[in-house]
Amino acid sequence: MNICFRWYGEGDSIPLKYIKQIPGVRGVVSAVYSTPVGEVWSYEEIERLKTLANAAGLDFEVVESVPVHEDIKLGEGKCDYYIENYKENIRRLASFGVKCICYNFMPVFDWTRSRLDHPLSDGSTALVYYKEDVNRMDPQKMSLPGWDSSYSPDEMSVLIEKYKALGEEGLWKNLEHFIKEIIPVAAECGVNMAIHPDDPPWSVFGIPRIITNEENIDRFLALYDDTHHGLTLCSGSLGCDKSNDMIKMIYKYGAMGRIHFAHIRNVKILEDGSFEESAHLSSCGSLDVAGMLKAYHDTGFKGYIRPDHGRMIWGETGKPGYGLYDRALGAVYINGIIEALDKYSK
Ligand code: DNO
Repeated sequence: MNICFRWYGEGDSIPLKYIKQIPGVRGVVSAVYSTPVGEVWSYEEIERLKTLANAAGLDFEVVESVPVHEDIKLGEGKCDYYIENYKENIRRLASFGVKCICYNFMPVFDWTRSRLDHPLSDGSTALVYYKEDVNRMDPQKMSLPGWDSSYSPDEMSVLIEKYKALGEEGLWKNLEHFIKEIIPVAAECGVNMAIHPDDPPWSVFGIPRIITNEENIDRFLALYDDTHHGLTLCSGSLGCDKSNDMIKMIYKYGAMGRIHFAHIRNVKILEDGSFEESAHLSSCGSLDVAGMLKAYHDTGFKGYIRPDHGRMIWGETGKPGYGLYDRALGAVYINGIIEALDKYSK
C-alpha cells in the first residue's frame, strides 16, 4: 500500500516538509486549483506540483480531483468540449507520471455538512452532518469548502432545477457517455480513473446522487470492462449509510482489481442517520477501520491510500477536515495496523 497525504498546493498552510516528516507517507495527492473547472491544466502548473513534491522527497502520482464540468453531468451546452479537455488533462497528467485520477460525479455540490466546527466532548472540533439542519439549509445561501464557488445564487438555482428534471436515470446516461469517452484515453496512458462516491451517499437538496451503494457501484463498474475504470473507495462517504458494508465492498471490488485509491475516514453514525466525523481509531466511530485495513491487506491492495478528514485538535486552525495533526495521527494509525498485518498474518 502506498500511503499518501492530501496537499492543496502552494496555497496550503501545511508545508511539504511537515508532510514528509509523517512516518511512512510516500507521496502527496494534489491538483491544480487555479484553472476554472473544465479547462485544460497548463503543463507549467502540473510540472510545478511535481517539482515541489519531488524536491521535498515526496511522490506526486495521484490527482484529486480533476473536476467534471456541470455541462458534462447535465449532458448539455459545451459537454463535448469539456470532455475533450478532460481527455487532454488525463494525457498531460500521465506525461508527468500521474497514475491515478480521483473525480466525482456529484451534481453541483461536493461533500455536504451542516457544520464544519462542531465541538466534540474532548474539546476537538469536527465536521458533522445533522439531517434536521441540512433539511433547513438553503444551498443558494451557502458554500462549503469542496464546492465550486463560481456560481451565483441564481445560476445555482437554475442548475438545481435542471438536475431535478434530469433525475437519476438522466444522470446515469450522462455518466455512461463520459466514461465511454474517457476510459480508453486513460487506458492508453496507463492512468487509473477512480470515482469518488457521493458524500453523503444519498440525495441532498432534492438533487440526484448515484454513486451511493453496492448495487449502484456494480452498475457503474459494468459501464466499462477495463480495470482503468475503478474506484476511490471512501469509507467515510459510503460508510455513513449503515446499509453499506464497507468490508464486504473492499473484498469484492479489491478482488476485481477495481479499487485504485482508498480514503480512510471514520464516522460516528447517530440514531437518526446523522453523523459526526471522528478520529480514525475504530472505537472512536461506527466503522471497523482495522477490519477494513485487513480487507485491503488480504486482497493484496497495491494502490494508494490516504487518511481522510481529521478533526481539529491541539488548537490547530485551518482548512476544515484538512488540518495536519489529526490526519497525521490517522496516517500513523493506518501504518501501525498495516505493519502488524504484514508482520504477523500468515
Ligand atoms: C472530501 C473529498 C472530496 C473529494 C472529491 C473527489 O474531502 O474526499 O472533496 O476530493 O469528491 O472528486
